[in-house]
Amino acid sequence: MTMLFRKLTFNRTLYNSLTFSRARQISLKADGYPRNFIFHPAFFSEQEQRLLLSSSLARLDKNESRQYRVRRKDFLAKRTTEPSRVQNVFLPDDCYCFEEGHFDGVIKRYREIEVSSWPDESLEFLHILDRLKSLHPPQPTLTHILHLASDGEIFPHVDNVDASGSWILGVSLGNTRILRLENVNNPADTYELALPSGSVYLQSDSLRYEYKHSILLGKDDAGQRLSIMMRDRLPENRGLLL
Ligand SMILES: O=C(O)CCC(=O)C(=O)O
Repeated sequence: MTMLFRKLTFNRTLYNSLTFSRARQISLKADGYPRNFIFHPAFFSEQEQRLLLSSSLARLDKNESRQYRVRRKDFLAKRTTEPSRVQNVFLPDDCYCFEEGHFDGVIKRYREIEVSSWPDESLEFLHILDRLKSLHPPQPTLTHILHLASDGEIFPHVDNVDASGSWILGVSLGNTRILRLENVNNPADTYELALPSGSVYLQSDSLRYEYKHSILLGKDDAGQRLSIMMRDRLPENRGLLL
């Protein structure tokens, strides 16, 4: 299930040699972002981010074994102050059961789940989901939550074209990470952008199909990050048309 959305176009040697080289920018629109890329750097308020993050973590936690539930409970019982920043809503890495990922896989040190319904049905939460909906084309969607450990990362890949349609929306929560885009036909054609907590990006069409995307691990203290990813569903009868 985990790999359903992703196509393995990852070349570790190439990736290592390019990751820390200076990125040459692809052509940008008047707003400073690439064509077929829309970015809202501060879309969600602090309160909205906390709600989205807590709800997403609760959804992921539900699927974990008793061992990790006990660890979280023990940690929370000893905590005396409430988290002051959104980043501090995360518990320490060892309170979560992160998957290591496969050597040649696309993701390292992560938890992931598909979401068809949210645990929070409050009006405030529904309002947040409505605001999110207003950012993407009015189409049926697939949603999943992806939680990266402090040392987790996502290597360059193009999303599986058989699993979803022409756009990908990502909400970033927690620690800031760098999104890197790289042209599949020209590794020198790249673009990098910091994704702060509360930001939302939408990549579509040429940027979805012709650029690999990756989420980099910072050199120093990367920290945990959680993204809520939405994609458009392929039409039901697509198989018949091919
Ligand atoms: O977390 C993100 O912003 C990107 C996630 C991703 O690369 C994916 O789900 O394929």
